[in-house]
Amino acid sequence: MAELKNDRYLRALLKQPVDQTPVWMMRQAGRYLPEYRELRAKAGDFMSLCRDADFACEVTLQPLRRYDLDAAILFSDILTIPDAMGLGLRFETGEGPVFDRPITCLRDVEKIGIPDPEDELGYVMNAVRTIRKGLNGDVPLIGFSGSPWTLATYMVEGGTSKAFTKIKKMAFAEPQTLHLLLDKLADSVISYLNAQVAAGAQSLMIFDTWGGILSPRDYREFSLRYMAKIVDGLTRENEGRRVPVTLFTKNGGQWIEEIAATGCDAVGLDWTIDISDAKARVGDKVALQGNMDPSMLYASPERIQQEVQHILEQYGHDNTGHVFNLGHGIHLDVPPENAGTFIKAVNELSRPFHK
Ligand code: 1CP
Repeated sequence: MAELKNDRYLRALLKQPVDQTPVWMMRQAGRYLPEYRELRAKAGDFMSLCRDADFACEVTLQPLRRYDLDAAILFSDILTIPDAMGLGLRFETGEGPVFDRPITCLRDVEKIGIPDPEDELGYVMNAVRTIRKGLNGDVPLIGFSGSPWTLATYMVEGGTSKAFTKIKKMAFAEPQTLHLLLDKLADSVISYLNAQVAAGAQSLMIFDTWGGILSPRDYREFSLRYMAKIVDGLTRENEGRRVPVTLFTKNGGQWIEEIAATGCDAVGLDWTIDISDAKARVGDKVALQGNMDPSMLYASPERIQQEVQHILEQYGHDNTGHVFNLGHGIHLDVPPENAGTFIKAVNELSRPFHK
């Protein structure tokens, strides 16, 4: 395998010194890029892009050709696991993901098995192997999964939700059913992520997009506990290097001590917490990723630069431990040149902080 030419992202996650703050963007491949829209039209739909290793590789590399990014992220989706469990995933235009056979009761949960990552999910592993070759050691490749709680919200709600009444009804009226589902999901995520590492992923990220809709007690019981189980089960070293793990709970700023205590290497932050506050609370234990509001990319170049400078100052002169990112995925109507302004600003403005 080609030697890694730029390992800033891996080094910062492990709190080793770096010459500038590494940067990548959540959802950096996607609809805000015209070249993505073109390829998706050619593939037909989103899942056809994911299932074809050459398409998935091409889409992963598209943002890296435009911008000086320090990491690539596997082009896939968190909903591949529920799809492999037989729930029948469709992406309806304008409607987001929909499951034909959502989980409604204990019997549904009992029926589902742990997908074999090299069989039902073999297309994802093929994509990882193809992307690793395509990257040719330029930057590390991030593998990822949804958290069990976040996956369960889609599986029980049957798609995207606003009020989350079905999953909360299950959590509070039938907790054993939900725990059985979350436990099966945790086992599935462990085997899926370990297979991604074996296929070539050099770092792992778990997206807990919906953990932040829970009370602190329920967050611990239904989300954090299962992410901790996953962290315990992951391969943490491969190809002679540590494979860093980042946990991201959107709206999880109040729980970062507990998230850091899982043994993860880094905690992802949205924009509702000051990174200086996060650093004071957990900076001795973990690296931090974040935390610019993705809507800042609608602003003028001067305003974007000012915000980058502000976040860098908040993190301070520490040489390592910060991976710059948006606090959530880039919006689909952001002009690509604004993303360029953002990435250039991190690359240039962060250097004085690493002297
Ligand atoms: O129409 C299209 O072309 C599909 C849009 C799209 C894309 C580009 C979807 C459907 N998924 C993806 C790719 C994707 N999703 C990636 C890889 C690309 C990259 O980051 O560059 C990743 C990491 C995800 C992760 C993902 N999918 C999350 C967790 C992160 C987050 O943004 O919160 C979630 C919640 C999903 C579900 C999902 N998949 C797609 C959509 C539109 C959604 C969100 C639905 C909702 O709002 O509930």
